[in-house]
Amino acid sequence: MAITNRIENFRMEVNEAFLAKAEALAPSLIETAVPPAGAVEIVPAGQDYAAREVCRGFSRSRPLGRGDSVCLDFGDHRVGYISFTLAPVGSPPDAPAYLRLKFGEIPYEIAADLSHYQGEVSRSWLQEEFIHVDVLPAQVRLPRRYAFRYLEITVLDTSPKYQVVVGDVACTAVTSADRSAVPPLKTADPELAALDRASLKTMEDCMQSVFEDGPKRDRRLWIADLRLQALTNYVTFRNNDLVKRCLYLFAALTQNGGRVGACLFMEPRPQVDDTALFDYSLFFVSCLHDYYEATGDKETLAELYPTAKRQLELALAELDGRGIVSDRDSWWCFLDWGDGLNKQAGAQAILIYTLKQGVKLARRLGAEADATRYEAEIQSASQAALEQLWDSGKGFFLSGAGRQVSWASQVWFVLAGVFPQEENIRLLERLMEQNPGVPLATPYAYHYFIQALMENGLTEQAVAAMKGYWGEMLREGADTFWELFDPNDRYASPYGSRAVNSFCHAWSSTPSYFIRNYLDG
Ligand code: RAM
Repeated sequence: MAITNRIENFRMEVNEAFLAKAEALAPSLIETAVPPAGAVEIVPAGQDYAAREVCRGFSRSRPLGRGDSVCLDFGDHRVGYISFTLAPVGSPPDAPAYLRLKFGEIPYEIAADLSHYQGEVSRSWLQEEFIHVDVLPAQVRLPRRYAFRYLEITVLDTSPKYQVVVGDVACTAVTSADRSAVPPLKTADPELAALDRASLKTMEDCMQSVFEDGPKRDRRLWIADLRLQALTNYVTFRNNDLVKRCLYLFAALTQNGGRVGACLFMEPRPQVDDTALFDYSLFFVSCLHDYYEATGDKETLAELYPTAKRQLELALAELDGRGIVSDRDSWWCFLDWGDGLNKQAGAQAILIYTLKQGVKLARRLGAEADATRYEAEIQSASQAALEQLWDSGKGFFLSGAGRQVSWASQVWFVLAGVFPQEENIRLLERLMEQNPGVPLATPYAYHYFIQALMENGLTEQAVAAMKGYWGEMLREGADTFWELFDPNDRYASPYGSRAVNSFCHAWSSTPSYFIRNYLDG
């Protein structure tokens, strides 16, 4: 699937007052110096790779010449800046030192031969540098921020007359997350505690000047990712001002006609991307709804409600003559990365789901006319879904012209609540028993599956699914949770190459949200 979806005649609309509010809420970053925990060797392990300890602690390397390398382990996932010293041994250096530096969130990225990369997203995301150091001894500071646990330094060449010693390797880790704000966990269940720990680390490393999706790639503010980060934040780091900042940014920088874009860039200045996704625009309503529920901040609600209202209007304009969201050929709605996943049914359900949140927001503000209108729209969109998309014979919602069954469609219709609870429970049970159609692909989509189970009282199944899916990543050696995880295929990637997958991706950090909201009583 080509991941380009530019809106035509794209124009950014700027609300300067909102932008100023967002900028005033910019967090300061906390810096921590992290030395390497030791040196490792990356070795094959089954179909994958693992790090085997060579030594604990690391002060300097042995003299390294052409082809020699050292691989450092920073003990956990880190986001930050790297510096080290390079000292020559032997004759006076008669040629530059030429180094290759590889950063890996997981061992595979160190082991992979990246020169053959053929993925669909830019190879510039690969964390591999080739540098010349002309004058030795040298203090090397890399200007880029990296996301990694492992750093491999390879000497591509010095000269036959001298070698180099690598020393004083330091990482300055950065985050805007304050660990001391996280309430202690009560559970005695070690599996839940381990899931919570990795979720917190994932959140922490993605909390920078905004809630980034992943600190390796794409390093930006995507609104559906923000929604899950914000939900997790309310029960962990509790930096509600960071959520507020992101809400104001999305409202300040819209696309043609007031549409909230799918993602924002922060540099060189805040800017909305020209990608529009149906579900992502609607998640502005969800983000505002959740923010208000968590904070009771009515002033922000009042100021940002018109932006939320606009997203619902734009989405309602996409209904076809049957009252169903029009399907398209392009990448128009996200839902999940499932291969061939049709988005129409999921989009319809998300429209109903966010209209329901719109009713609540409108009522909080006394906007009764809006609330009544949304209620009528919920009624007709649900009716249309039951008539056009529900297949009572199969017992599933069907999506698109190909009448596709997918997990994502069922999950979203359960969350949209078009059926009473008993029917929802039967639908979820049927889904789990029959395992039909397109499966869920990402922890993002799994989140909503777990949410659907939790909301319908299927707590045991929810915990089992969470421990099964996220727990399996931990058993695979994850320090932080991954953007995409297919328990049956470690090399799965929506981008045609695992090397460019993100292995610290905030939309995967919701085990903490579930544990702390539903299981830690
Ligand atoms: C990818 C990223 C991001 C997500 C988008 C739709 O580029 O993983 O997190 O929101 O897809």
